[in-house]
Amino acid sequence: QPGDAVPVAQRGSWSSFLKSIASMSGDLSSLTAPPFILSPISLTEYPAYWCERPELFAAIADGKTSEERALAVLKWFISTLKGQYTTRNESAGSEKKPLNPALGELFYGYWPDQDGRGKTTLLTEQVSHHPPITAYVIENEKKGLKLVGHNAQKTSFSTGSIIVKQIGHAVLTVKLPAGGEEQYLLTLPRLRIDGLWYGAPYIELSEQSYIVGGGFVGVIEYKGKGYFSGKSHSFKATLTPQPGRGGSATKEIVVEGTWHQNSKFTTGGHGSFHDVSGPKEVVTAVGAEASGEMGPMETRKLWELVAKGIREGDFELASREKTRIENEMRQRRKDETASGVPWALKHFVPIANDPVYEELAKHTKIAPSTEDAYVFQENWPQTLREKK
Ligand code: CLR
Repeated sequence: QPGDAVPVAQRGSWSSFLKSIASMSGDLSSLTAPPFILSPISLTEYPAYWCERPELFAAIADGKTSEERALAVLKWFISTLKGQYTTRNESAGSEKKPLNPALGELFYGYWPDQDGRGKTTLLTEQVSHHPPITAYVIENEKKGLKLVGHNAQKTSFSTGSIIVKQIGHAVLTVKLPAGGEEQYLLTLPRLRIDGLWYGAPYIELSEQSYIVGGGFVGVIEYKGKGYFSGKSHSFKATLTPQPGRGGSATKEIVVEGTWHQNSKFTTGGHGSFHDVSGPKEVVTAVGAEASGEMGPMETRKLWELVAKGIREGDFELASREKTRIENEMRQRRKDETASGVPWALKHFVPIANDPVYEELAKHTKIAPSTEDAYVFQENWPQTLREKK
């Protein structure tokens, strides 16, 4: 039945929400949605999904050849997908609508050093409000690993589903022990949000994403139920050597499986490839003020009462606070226009054409051939750099 999973009192509001999605395209972050579908977490926290298995991130640095490293990058990447795309279903019963971050919203956190893997730190800044764009950096200094990326979404509606095209990319830099470095370009899959009719949305991935670097082009193809394996969340990843571009490998490697469970080698290797049945490690949030407190633009401080309202079912509080924040931000933008002094980003500088993207996307099917990017200013807050 339509709206089966929707609380009876919110069914009308759910169907108007669906109608408004169907009739708009681009950015649905600002559409008003019924309370049951709201998440108390802002999109600025989502980059933490990249590192909930910090040992797999750290392991990239332990690869002795470019082939070992390329496989470690692929394994880490595939192992993040379960967290990125199923966490809300697992913890809240369905996909939810995240809080729409304010311009300049910040999130800082870390995963502790353990068994010599090094401390991993995370910094996120909302670099644009309209359209929403989130920039982030994740670094394991001890292991010489740094991931810098940004993401935005373009949404459309097709035969009852929301289609989300992810815009943006990430670059992983790996410092090599012998000197020099390797860089990997990562692109992102397309999302399809199904289950809307019932009020129980969930994500399936489709099309493909790429990992290019270390002398390999990695193509990850995503399929859902009814495609090549017939199972939800299926993928097939092919690593093809790119002669003359850093690597020395000559053979192709293929792994196949389900990204939320496990996979195995089907060409160029044997046995198990990845397995995410084990526990993940949620990030520890850190305030950036000298006192260790969170500043007014840090996401958990900014949205504190909205999140409390959503968590405790006090939607009057949530909506009053949300309106207050939105009005404050609107006023801030007006003041900036009046004074001619625009909002200054804290950690990133935008560039129009990312040379690393352009170089690595060459000779691949990655489109477009160039993208903008946000360059991290290396200004980690002191509170994150302590106790390395
Ligand atoms: C953000 C970047 C992360 C991966 C990720 C996971 C879930 C996506 C989210 C991204 C962007 C916003 C998103 C969300 C799922 C639902 C939500 C597309 C890509 C939209 C805005 C809300 C739709 C509302 C329905 C739940 C009704 O690395």
